[in-house]
Amino acid sequence: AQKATLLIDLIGAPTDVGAGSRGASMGPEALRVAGLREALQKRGLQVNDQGNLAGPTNPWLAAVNGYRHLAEVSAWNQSVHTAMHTSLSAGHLPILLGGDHCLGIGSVSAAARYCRENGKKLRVLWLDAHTDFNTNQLTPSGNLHGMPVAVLCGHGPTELTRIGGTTPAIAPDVMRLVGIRSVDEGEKLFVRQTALEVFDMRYIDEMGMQKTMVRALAGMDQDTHLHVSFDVDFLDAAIAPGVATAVRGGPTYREAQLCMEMIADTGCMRSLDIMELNPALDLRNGTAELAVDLVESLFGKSTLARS
Ligand code: EXY
Ligand code: MN
Ligand code: MN
Ligand code: MN
Repeated sequence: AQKATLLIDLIGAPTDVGAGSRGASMGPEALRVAGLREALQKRGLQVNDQGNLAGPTNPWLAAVNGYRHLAEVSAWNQSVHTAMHTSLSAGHLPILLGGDHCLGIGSVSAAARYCRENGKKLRVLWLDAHTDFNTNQLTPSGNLHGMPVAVLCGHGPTELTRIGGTTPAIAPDVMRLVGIRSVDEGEKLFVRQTALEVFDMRYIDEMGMQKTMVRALAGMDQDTHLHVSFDVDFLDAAIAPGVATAVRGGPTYREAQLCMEMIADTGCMRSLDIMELNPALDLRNGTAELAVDLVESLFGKSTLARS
């Protein structure tokens, strides 16, 4: 019933300024070419494609003080934050088309601010091969797409940690990370110290995706705003080549689809990021098409439920 009235805003953020390879800046257009809007409309949703946000170009410079392109990452996240918060405040469901995953800072902080202002509880599902929990001290690369979860939890430069209006933007206990299989050495220790709730591939292999998602989604109710941050490198490298940081041993198509269907069943998802798609590395836009297919499942497409 809720979805008949839902208005979806598509918000493109064409940048790779937080990444270690160029190309995620083409992600928004690849998702459009793959038919994202039409797929959502087919599900009975109203879709408003707002086009792309503007921001600084990628200067492609070395890290300074452990951060690459901090000023540019900050500018892009400010504008993502504003666009996502404006959409949420209008009662719409924003979908951020990335862009690299550093933009999760602007996006999740917008969801958190919206929840604060409207008395909602926040839950964040971070679907990713990586924990994205580096700091400038821990990072092996200086790339800010490896740091958004840490920044959201208050660990990072003030230009980024204060974007949501409060620091930290979120408490670590609202986060659930699923699909994890690549964590840097220093990052590992910090993840453990912070007691982040991580469902890594070992957990998924042993328990299965069904039990994993029951756990990751536990404790939500009708007052919960669920934000899903879908890093396309969550998917197994063999089915999703169109990402810069592909890691083998990820969820299969069937596991990913079950994950999305179980999220849809909650009826709680109110904002979504589709991140890290890199058309320069993709094959005939197949990874973009796969992402669109999985987003259809996120919005309730399943075998026998009403189409
Ligand atoms: N952990 C590595 C780093 O910090 O450089 C790789 C991070 C990749 C982050 C990707 C997109 O989720
Ligand atoms: Mn409206
Ligand atoms: Mn990521
Ligand atoms: Mn990743």
